Amino acid sequence: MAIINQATRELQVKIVYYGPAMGGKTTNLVQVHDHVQTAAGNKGKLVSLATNSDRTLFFDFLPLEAPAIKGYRVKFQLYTVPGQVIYNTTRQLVLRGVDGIVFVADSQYEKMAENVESFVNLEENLKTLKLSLDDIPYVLQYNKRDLPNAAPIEYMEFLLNNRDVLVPSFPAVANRCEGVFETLNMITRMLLSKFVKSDVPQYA
Ligand SMILES: Nc1nc2c(ncn2[C@@H]2O[C@H](COP(=O)(O)OP(=O)(O)OP(=O)(O)O)[C@@H](O)[C@H]2O)c(=O)[nH]1
Ligand SMILES: [Mg+2]
Repeated sequence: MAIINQATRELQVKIVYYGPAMGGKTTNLVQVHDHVQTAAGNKGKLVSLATNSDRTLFFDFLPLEAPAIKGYRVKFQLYTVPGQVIYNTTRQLVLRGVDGIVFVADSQYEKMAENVESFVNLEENLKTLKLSLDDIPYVLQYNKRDLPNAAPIEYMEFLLNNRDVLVPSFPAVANRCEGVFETLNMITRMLLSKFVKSDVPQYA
């Protein structure tokens, strides 16, 4: 569960955007950063560490502050992993301490094998951290719906949303900010409801 600091009454929640290379993870964070509506002063800076043109080589990081809940300041930390297969050690590092996951799939037909491979890789990497998708809230985003070779949603659901419990999924065109906040709102709601139901003391 997220880091709860009783002394400062702060809740820190880590959300990781995971998925195949070029699927649109970094684009999601860029759009959130550009369009997020927050009270002045609490919008964090988007930090992109080691980027080679479009490709994330390490990770992106965006801190966001949400309205207080149960008297706690709520801070979300959004991260992306590098999707390229070779950077698996980095993906494992970024996953440490994860509270919630957004899996960004690429809707193009020819990317389906990569989507599935990345999803399996996520499950394997969670296992090395003694974690599992049974315990970690996650949502799916079917991105790049604008492209002519996008596969039907039903097909993507069949391939990716086929575990025991179905999870929320969202079509998106991330570079136009379509579906970006729907996705983020859902994962944050899922994570916060866990916190609200937990037995941490309520402060005024
Ligand atoms: N047509 C289209 N292009 C998109 C969409 N979302 C992102 N892109 C483009 O796809 C390319 C890759 O997007 P990124 O956000 O860098 O992908 P990534 O998942 O972070 O990739 P890695 O860092 O390599 O893992 C960029 O040129 C984006 O502008 C979309 O919905 N439609
Ligand atoms: Mg990236």
